[in-house]
Amino acid sequence: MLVSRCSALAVCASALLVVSFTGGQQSTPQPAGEDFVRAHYAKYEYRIPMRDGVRLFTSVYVPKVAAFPADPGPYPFMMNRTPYGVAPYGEGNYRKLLGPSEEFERSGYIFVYQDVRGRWMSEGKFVEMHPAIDEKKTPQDVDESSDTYDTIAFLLRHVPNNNGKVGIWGISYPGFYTSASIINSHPAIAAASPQAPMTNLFFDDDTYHGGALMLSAGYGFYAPFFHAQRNPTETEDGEPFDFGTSDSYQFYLNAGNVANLDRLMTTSTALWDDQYRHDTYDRYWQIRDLSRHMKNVKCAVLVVGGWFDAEDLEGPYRTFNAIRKFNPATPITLVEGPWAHGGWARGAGDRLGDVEFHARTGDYFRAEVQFPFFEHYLKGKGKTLPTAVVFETGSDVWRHYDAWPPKAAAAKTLYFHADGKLSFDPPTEDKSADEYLSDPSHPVPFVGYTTDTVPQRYMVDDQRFASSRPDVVTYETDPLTEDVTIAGPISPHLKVASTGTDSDFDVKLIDVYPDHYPDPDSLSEGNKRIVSAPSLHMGGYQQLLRGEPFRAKFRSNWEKPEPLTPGQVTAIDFTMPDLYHTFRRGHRIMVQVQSSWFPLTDRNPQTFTDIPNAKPGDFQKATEQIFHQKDAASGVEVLVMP
Ligand code: PG9
Repeated sequence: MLVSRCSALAVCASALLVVSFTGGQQSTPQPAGEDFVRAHYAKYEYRIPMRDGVRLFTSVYVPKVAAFPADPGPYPFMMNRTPYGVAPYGEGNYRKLLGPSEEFERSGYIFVYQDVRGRWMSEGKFVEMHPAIDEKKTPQDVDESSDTYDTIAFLLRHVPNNNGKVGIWGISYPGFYTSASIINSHPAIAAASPQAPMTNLFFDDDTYHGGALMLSAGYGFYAPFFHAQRNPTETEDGEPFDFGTSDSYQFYLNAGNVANLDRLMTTSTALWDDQYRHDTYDRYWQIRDLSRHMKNVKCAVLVVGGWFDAEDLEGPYRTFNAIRKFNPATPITLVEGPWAHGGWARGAGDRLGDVEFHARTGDYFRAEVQFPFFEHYLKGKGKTLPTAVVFETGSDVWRHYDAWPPKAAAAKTLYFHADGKLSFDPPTEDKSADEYLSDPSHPVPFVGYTTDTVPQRYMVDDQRFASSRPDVVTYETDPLTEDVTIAGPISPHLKVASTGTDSDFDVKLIDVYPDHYPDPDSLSEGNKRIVSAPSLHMGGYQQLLRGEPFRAKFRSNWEKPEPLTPGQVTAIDFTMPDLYHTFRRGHRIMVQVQSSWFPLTDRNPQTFTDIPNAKPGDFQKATEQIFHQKDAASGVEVLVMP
């Protein structure tokens, strides 16, 4: 049931409009399945020639007019371009679901799935995040924008009963293809939705965060999967990869350095080599920064991201900000919900790990945001959206804003103090600091359990396993006397000193639940019904909200790293991706600082060196100091709602 009112947990005054979507009453619509698709659509396969002669394999599902008596067409196109294969191949073989969600296949669209250049059944050479070419001079100057342009020109001519309008969407790598496809948009593209779009792999998307390599996710992706292909092919090349253990912490520790891991790969892949060898912000990454090229975007855009996306966390903000900057007249909406990577595409979206959101956020997004957006721009139905449609975690309500971050949000710093205190007051002491010993042979794990992967839920996991370690320093407020809502990016400002010549500083912002949670008095009757049994055991839970590493050698320059001077007080300033969260009355705000986060990120040897090739002797213990005194205050800057 969708209602437009303040729920018991909402702070109505701070929003332009509150849309509360309560859980419990609505079920997730199930895809109708392959039989439905076969009965309602006819499938065609094309090898579409691009301007340089390369042919891209494209599956097209066209509505059978008799199956849509209420809407005989003409129909718009909904296009998805992917490096992951448009299987099943063969005109007699049908997908189980067409489009971004079930609403679309029931409504009637012409669905287009394309293997991008160099992948699977498409010809040509695959280039990782193909750099955009702003000015094309010859037919050999091709990129994702030109491939999309040529594809659309072909489809408009060859597919009957089309209405001349194209929508395009994709998640993650296909999200990158969506963004790249709308640069210098073909005039028929009316609407696009880049979802978790990889935008700049060096800055807080899949590969590097704060200059640290996202080790487990990256290696886990390239060792068993995503190998170079001898295309056209319907099968992935390469040998299976056996990690030999389900304990990734031990696996990566045993490997030593990243170059050793490369030697373990059964199928060597230039794709992985590029990722780990380019460990500064060099030309390889600069030319792949899609945000610099988001110009002449002429269609309406719906950018989608998850607050807790363990893969492409920053891409949505970079894409949203770049499109707004270069195309001020383009209608654009940012949607952020409490989702893991792609969590909005399927499932109820009412929980992640142990944390409940008391709302079926996935259902809401698909039915009330995504579908009406495309219907509006492609069929003249549906509705337009405000600039930001964002789910406020903690209070668990959807809100609409005309800007992101909301204009009313004001910067305030949560300062560290002696005895593990955290407050909005700056420190007054002349001398005050904490120290810990960071030992690269016993790095701080990123989860408190054994795993062979990067579980998406780690983004909201309980951090009590970390706060009890001597190499993690913890600062927390007193229990809050009123709700505190933060909205926007989060910026740690640390004053540190190290005995090493390099070190990581990982900063985590945490919501500490009251010992007795939930407090039955704070819940309305309605919410008492929907708070399920597991959350009643969450007293004292330390819910991670946002955590990011920062590699100290990049403190002044991403291209030219500089060593630390041992013992010298040094400023570490960086910005972590946005959040929208209410710390409820009775909760505490916590910040943890540590110098490893393994094997989420590779280990910093704490010696200034070429990290992927670091030798055993380079890995050294370092004593790290975090200062919280008058002339060297440390803290985390947040944007606080009035
Ligand atoms: N975010 C994905 C990715 C991971 C690693 C490398 C390249 C892409 C994806 O799921 O597409």
